[in-house]
Amino acid sequence: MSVLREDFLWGGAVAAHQLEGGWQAGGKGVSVADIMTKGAHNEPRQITPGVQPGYHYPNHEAIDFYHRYPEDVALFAELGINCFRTSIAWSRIFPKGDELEPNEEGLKFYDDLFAACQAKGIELVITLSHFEMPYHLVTEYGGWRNRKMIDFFLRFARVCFNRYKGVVKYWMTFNEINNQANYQEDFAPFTNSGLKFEPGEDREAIMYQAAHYELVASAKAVTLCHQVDPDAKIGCMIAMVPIYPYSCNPEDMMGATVAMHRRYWFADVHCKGHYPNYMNTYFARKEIKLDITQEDLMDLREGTVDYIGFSYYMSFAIKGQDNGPLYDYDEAHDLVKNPYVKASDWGWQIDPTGLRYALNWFADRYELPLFIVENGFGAVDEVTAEGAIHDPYRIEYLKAHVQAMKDAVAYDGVDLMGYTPWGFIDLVSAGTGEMKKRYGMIYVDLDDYLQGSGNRSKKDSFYWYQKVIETNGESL
Ligand code: BGP
Repeated sequence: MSVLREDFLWGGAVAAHQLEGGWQAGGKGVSVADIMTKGAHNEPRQITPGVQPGYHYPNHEAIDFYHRYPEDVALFAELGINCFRTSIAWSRIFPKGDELEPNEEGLKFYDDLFAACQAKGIELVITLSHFEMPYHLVTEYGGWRNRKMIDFFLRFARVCFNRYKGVVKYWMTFNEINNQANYQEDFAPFTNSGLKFEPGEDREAIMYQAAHYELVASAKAVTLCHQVDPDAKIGCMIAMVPIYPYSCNPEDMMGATVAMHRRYWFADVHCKGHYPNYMNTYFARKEIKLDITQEDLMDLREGTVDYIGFSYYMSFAIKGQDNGPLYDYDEAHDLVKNPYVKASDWGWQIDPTGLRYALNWFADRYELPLFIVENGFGAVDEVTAEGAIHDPYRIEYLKAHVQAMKDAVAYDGVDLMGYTPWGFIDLVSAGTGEMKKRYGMIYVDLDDYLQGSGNRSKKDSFYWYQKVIETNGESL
């Protein structure tokens, strides 16, 4: 008997801009992701003003899922997944973002893709905004610093809900909405916000204002989704990186609490429908004055989510005692290396127990169903002379994380809906634009400059995951 529920959602996760390519196909407009260059190893990507000659923009072609999806969906079915998480590229549906009518050709692409999945019994888990928005909304309106974005987003959401009523059962509004907590970075890779900062601007205040508009838009989308399709479920999506105290020094413990507040208040608003006291106090202390109306507060209260989708890759640690008590948190400076865990080649600290901790943290706080919508190990793969890809490191990572999630269910009573490992087919990295940072169980023969045959093949982890799904998580 499996410890997981019988209807457990076993799947794989991707995002439109990281695999589709076809950046100008079917009337698609230019998105923020389309103007992001590839970064050097572990270096952030650059945002160029528009598409410039001489730069490499990996999202333009990506793995050409736009044209090759029938073959890929057949492979997904062979893998045995019963759900597929992807996103709808906003710029396919509203190429500039502020049109009144949607682009029919863009919708047609998703009609066909979703029908292909349904024909194989694969349920759809769809993110509305996954690090991709029409670039015109940035240049013309300043992205989410502008209240007008709420209406543009809702127009997009309404079209999607109406069109895919009865087809898409699980929705999410904004991918990793809380990654904006790191506002020291320019908008890559946190392109949900479309924020470009000018020198001398108060980045923090702008980030909080943008986040507020996004949260209102999300809440209104939740309400709308329930009206259009009462059978659909709609959740939020949080980047969960638990922040541990470096030691049992009380200042470290308190520092970790403050850091968790600053990173996860977004989940409070999504799930409880109001701003937590610790944030209201923070805004007052920092004299951050936000445009928040009574109507916004009502919208937030009404549009609380049905479930919590979250990504989990790693954990962080923080030292609070160095300069006295920690009241403020700056993600770019305050984190320290955890001596108890190893890290990937990209410095991501590998910590399966952190997943069990994260599940418990969400369950304790919100008592909502949970859905692990991203988890995985980015690594360089070698293809043998026979064309095989042996990836024991990936299997080891995934196995330990599935075990941790099973423990959270079996021992802690966590209500877990499903698990969709990230990038289960190799795709373009969001953070660096590389192909060589691979997460897939399905290999795609393309290098960092997207040279190669593009052929798909199965890694050892493909067969491992197939068995896991077949046995509902019993055979690891
Ligand atoms: C999450 C994003 C994904 C994704 C993943 C891996 O933050 O939701 O879009 O790509 O992380 O990150 P990367 O591609 O930078 O390795």
